[in-house]
Amino acid sequence: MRHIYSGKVREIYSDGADLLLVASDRVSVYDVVLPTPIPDKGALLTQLSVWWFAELADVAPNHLISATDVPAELAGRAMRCRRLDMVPFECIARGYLAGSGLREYSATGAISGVELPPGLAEGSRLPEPIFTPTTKVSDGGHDAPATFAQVAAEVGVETAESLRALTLEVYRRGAERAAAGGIIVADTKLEFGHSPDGVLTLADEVLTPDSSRFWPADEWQPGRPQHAYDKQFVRDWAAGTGWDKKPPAPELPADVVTATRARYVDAYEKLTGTVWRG
Ligand code: Q0Z
Repeated sequence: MRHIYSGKVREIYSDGADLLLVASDRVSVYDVVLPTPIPDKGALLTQLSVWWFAELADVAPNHLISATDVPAELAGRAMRCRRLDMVPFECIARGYLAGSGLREYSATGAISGVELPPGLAEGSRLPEPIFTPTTKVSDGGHDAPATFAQVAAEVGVETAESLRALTLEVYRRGAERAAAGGIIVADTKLEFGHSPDGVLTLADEVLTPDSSRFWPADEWQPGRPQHAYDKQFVRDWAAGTGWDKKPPAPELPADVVTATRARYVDAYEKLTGTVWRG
């Protein structure tokens, strides 16, 4: 096993021809990783992705080889995956207005070249889900919006059309399932790659709270920032401390850790319809 990449809360290792994607218990807020882990977060998000890969197998082939054939010390929080030739865009589907999409809409009336009607507010539901890809910026910078034409120019129009169709179908299926459990999926970020035989393949993690915006449906109210399903207790606590949102972040109190872990468990159980048994 060779360590090849560290993200804020995840790692990638290579193992022969395969990759191991490993999720940690680390949590970030305002782009800063907290010193206090959330027990089981890495396993909860890994098992949620594993569940989604099976659930979405009829939509797109995926990179998962095994979530059990992994080193014992990573059990539960690692996925053995096929190494793909990655598409150099993040494939984002949005059903609601938030984050960078809201900022771009406010400035231009469009997101990644997709025109939207006037008068939408923060948190508004969009008339229909839209495909808003971004370019990947490797050196820690923020991703930049890309138009469909820019994606097509880089990967070809046929692949670009497939990326858009697959991204929107994954979003529709995810949002529908989540809605039944009282969770709004505001948006989600997917990554795709080509297998050695040229098949467009769903990669990375899928429809987790780290790759998507999950909102409690019963608290949704357009016109203000929405409550995050997973991290709202962390955000509320952070606001109360007077922390300036710059590293290093303070340690989380035990009650915030417990409440946050419970939200990850709750999201897992509501989405999969199964009980979490860590
Ligand atoms: C995914 C990422 C993570 C940090 C590369 N099957 C694949 N083949 C080739 N490359 C990737 C994959 Cl999934 C790949 N990322 C995103 C994942 C930590 C960044 F666990 N980067």
